[in-house]
Amino acid sequence: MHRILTTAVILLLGCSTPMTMDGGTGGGATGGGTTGGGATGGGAATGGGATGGGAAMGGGAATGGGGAFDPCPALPAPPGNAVTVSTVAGLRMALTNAAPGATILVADGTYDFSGGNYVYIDKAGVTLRGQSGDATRVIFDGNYQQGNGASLVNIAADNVTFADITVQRAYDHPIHVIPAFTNPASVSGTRIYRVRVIDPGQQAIKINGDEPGFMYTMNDGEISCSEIRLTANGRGQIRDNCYTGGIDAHAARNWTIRDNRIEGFWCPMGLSEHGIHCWKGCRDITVERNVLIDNARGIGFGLGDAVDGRVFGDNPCPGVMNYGAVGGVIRNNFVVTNSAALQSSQFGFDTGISLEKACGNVQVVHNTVFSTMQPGSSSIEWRFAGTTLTLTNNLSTHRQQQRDNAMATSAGNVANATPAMFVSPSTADLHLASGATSAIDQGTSVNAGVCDQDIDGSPRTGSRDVGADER
Ligand SMILES: [Ca+2]
Ligand SMILES: [Ca+2]
Repeated sequence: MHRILTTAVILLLGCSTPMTMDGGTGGGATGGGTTGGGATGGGAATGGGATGGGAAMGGGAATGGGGAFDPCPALPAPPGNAVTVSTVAGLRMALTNAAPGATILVADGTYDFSGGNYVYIDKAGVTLRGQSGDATRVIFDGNYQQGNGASLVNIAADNVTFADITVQRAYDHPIHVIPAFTNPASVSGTRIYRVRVIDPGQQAIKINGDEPGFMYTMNDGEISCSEIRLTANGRGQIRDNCYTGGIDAHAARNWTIRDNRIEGFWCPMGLSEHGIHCWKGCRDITVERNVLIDNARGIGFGLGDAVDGRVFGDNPCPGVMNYGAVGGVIRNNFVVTNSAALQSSQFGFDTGISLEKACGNVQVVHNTVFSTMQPGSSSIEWRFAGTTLTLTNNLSTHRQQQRDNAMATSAGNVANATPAMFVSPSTADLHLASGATSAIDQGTSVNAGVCDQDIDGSPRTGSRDVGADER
């Protein structure tokens, strides 16, 4: 018990900054980069290039499909006994008094969480959602205040839904899924839906099994239809040698991360964690239809060769120790990098999709990775003995590479795409242009059930196009 409480305090105050808090687990987010190199320094990064752009909310990935496919519909009308709150104090009181299964609606407005205030959800089945259904109109602002509220929204019970709210400027994590502070337990059924997470102090959404040992873990959740962004202003607030990132899942099992738009995770100095990163023994994670824009690293399963993680009792990867991820699928994602400022930063654009010590035949299927410059490492890579994957019909502008004895079953991939093959790379639209003859109908067959639609939800019939879009 005391061990857990200590961990919780560490998570709140310093999170899992590997260099200072976890000691020994190695492979820190900022130190275990694919390009390596001992990043030094730290201190406040200044400015940096604008990542700009107006974010698409809800179904950001499906920009070119038209039609009826809508993976991000509004939530159903709330139940008649839902409670509406309009102040921070009222919200905290409502959460304290909530019965399991309660719905709390937050009125439009900006909520100032200075002074150690935070949201703590420890009742099963609670739904906390913006009343208007428009996340841009309900803003939780942490003002980068340190203290109990270092993580602003804490989800510590089963079957919690958090939706239609913006969470910005948390000192550490704007949204943190964790074991409860008292009576800690594993958490399942989290749903984070149609939120905006802007300018985190550390990773924007953290899914945190407790370390060491991972006695309690986070399972069967979803993060979808959300905008997660580090802006130029927020970039200047990042601490600890670029200890930031988009979604960071430790030891999570059976989560779906879909239809999100994740942008701007890089620093002038230091190497950001990925836009979407699942490691320390994640399993059966689905990452699909996300659009990742101007992140130093796009999507990662695993990190490093010898990082302690969750151990699954059924021995899913015989002979592989310290696996970072087991199984799962990465499909129909756009990973795009245009920013000159990112590319001239210390680490530049490192990699689009990377698997490190990811075992159990991960499916990496029908993704598109575009960058205007040579990545520091690769568009797609798989690394370290024990890594096994099926790599099929991925389209990239730069190399897809094996490293350090990883093993891929590879077919139908194209690694010399040009800008002219895409509708509008500068606006992150990597749908295929009509002249993309080296991608259109050039894919290989894929077993039913692995990737039956494209990024727009269109069925993949006939000869498959390479990449995330079926034209
Ligand atoms: Ca086709
Ligand atoms: Ca399409």
